[in-house]
Amino acid sequence: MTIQTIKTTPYADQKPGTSGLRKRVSVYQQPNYVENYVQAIFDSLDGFAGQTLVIGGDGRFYNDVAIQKAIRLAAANGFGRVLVGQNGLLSTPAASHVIRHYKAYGGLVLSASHNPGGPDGDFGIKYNVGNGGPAPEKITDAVYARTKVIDSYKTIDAPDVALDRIGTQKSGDMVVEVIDPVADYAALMESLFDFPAIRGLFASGFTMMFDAMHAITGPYAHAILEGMLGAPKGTVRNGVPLPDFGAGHPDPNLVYCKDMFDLLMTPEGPDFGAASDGDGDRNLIIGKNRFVTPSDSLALLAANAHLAPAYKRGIAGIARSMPTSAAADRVAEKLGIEMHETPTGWKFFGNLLDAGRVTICGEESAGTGSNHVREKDGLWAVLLWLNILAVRKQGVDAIVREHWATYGRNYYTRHDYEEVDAAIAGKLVDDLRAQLPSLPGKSFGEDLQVAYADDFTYHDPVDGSTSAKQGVRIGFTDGSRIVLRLSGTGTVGATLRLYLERYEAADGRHDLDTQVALEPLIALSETLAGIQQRTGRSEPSVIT
Ligand code: VG1
Ligand code: CO
Repeated sequence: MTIQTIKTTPYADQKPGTSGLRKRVSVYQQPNYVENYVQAIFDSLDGFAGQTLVIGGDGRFYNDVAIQKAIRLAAANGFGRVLVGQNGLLSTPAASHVIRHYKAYGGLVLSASHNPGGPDGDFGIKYNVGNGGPAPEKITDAVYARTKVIDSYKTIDAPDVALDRIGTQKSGDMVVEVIDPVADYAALMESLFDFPAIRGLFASGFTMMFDAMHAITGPYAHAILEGMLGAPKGTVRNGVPLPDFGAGHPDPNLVYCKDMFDLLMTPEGPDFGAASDGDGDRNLIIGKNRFVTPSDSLALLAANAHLAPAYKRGIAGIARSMPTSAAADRVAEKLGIEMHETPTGWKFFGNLLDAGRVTICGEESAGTGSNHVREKDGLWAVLLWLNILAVRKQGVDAIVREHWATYGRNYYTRHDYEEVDAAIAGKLVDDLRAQLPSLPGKSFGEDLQVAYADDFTYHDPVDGSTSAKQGVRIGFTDGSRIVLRLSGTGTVGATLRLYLERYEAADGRHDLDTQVALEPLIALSETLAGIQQRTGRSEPSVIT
């Protein structure tokens, strides 16, 4: 194997965001763009000579090209073995599992998640460490620093690996194993959940629709739901991964899954609807006549996890990202277990999971997961829901209502303003930040009195690291909150995310329309931050 050292010049924009480096495909197609970034990752790591690297992606446009480049760079940099999913496919949670299961050094996850794909869409590369989770900030900061000065990368002159052929091949001196992307993951799911009970549920006539959105979960859902669990053929729709997701937007929310939502609100619709995103780590849960918000879903799954075999002895603790509603906090309080609030992004859960301090984690952005992997896991959440439905023999709506009657309801919504001018968005957040010291103690309207106002700083209790400026939060004495932060996954301009929450006690009103219930907070956030006034938008791009 002859290692080639190729001269390159740095790109200034290779700063990893909330979840890896996400850019337009056209940006990734620039000369050496992938090579620079992958080499910068390898340059920021050590001790991987002869070790295993996992590579997989969500099948989006440019996956195949980037994977072949990454394999050649891995060989030239001294990895001993690469494990890659057949046809380059691995869902994000499956990649996490494969890293852990085969004790790999780390992995490259090629995805831009819920962002659109295709030649005009987005692409992304994320590095995951040996615990299977996204690299912590210490590493992503080092990678970014390296990209700014990189002047060469190492590769080899070798033909493409046949990614469609399961089995062992070689790239230079390095072994390449093409593996079944589904098998290990499916076995893991079977070890966690009561598959016989779920099979019984389907056998009893329970109906479900799973929308794979032409993204990565299609093969997994076909194998697990229709194969192992006996759900009727046709339960999974849009189950073939396509490079452009069938021109769709693989974000499982009420905007992009509206037709499924509408169906679930009719008597003819199925009993249960679910969907996952581009890379398979997000989930959407809809029962008959009941959409379950991701924040509520986290709380419900935590409260009922003991009904699944893997969690029957209870859970150690719960973690949620800061903007996620406090519904889960009430469950943790009742169970007498640890509760942690972390910045947005799954990388912040890794230490807590590794230390055994939490078992279940979640984000308001439709991400839930547990200590079985170190990523959020869309199908895992769907299977845990099915396990709970099978054991409790109640519908989703009844379970949600009982939950609210026990813990109270956290009305919750997120308003996204996408592709806003970055300078305007940055100034808006800065100006709000400047107001924060003056807010505590102030009253707005009859019942909104500010209890605290700050820019969230996270102190990791496990490794002692600090992450500052993680989002502005304004908390009120009645438990209501306004949170504002800038997205770290968008690829054009800036995206402002406004998160609003209000608590209604267990004996309170649980049937209000969410946007109506939150109206005073929505109005107040416009008074304080002036998003619509300053961006010229009359409404959010997406309301979830
Ligand atoms: C968004 C979500 C965040 C999630 C991240 C990656 O980040 O808000 O909760 O962890 O996407 O999810 P941001 O910075 O745009 O708000 V995924 O499914 O893209 O891997
Ligand atoms: Co995702």
